[in-house]
Amino acid sequence: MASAAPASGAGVSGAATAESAQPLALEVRAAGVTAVPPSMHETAAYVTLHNPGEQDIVLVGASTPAAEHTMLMETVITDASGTSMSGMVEVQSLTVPAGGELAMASGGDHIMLMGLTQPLEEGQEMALTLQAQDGRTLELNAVVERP
Ligand SMILES: [Cu+2]
Repeated sequence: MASAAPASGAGVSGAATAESAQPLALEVRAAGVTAVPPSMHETAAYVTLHNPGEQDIVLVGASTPAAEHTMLMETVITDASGTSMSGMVEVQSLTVPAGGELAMASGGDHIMLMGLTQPLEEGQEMALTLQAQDGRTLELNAVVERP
């Protein structure tokens, strides 16, 4: 592991000067947020994205007016002395593979929303902005759903 290995797809193309102003070329197939009672201040958002392009798109963050902080997370299964347990870990990025899909789901990849600034009631829409490694963003609306 001496030299920096070329990360999959990232940073290979020339600097995207004009491109950075363009929105991410991702198709939103589904976007949901889990409704929580007003006493809870954390929830999770699940987005399914299709990448029609020929390069992987690496998401590095998300933001919403509905929460003070967000984290990209994965669910991992750990096997501790014969007992498998699932837990969540924060990750630096989530990748939408070229020509493929990133399907977030309960028990899988998700976006954690912490410090909710407003109640999230079923049926309501929540604005969510995704940030890619190249600086481009994608704005979408996620529908608040019953857990
Ligand atoms: Cu989480």
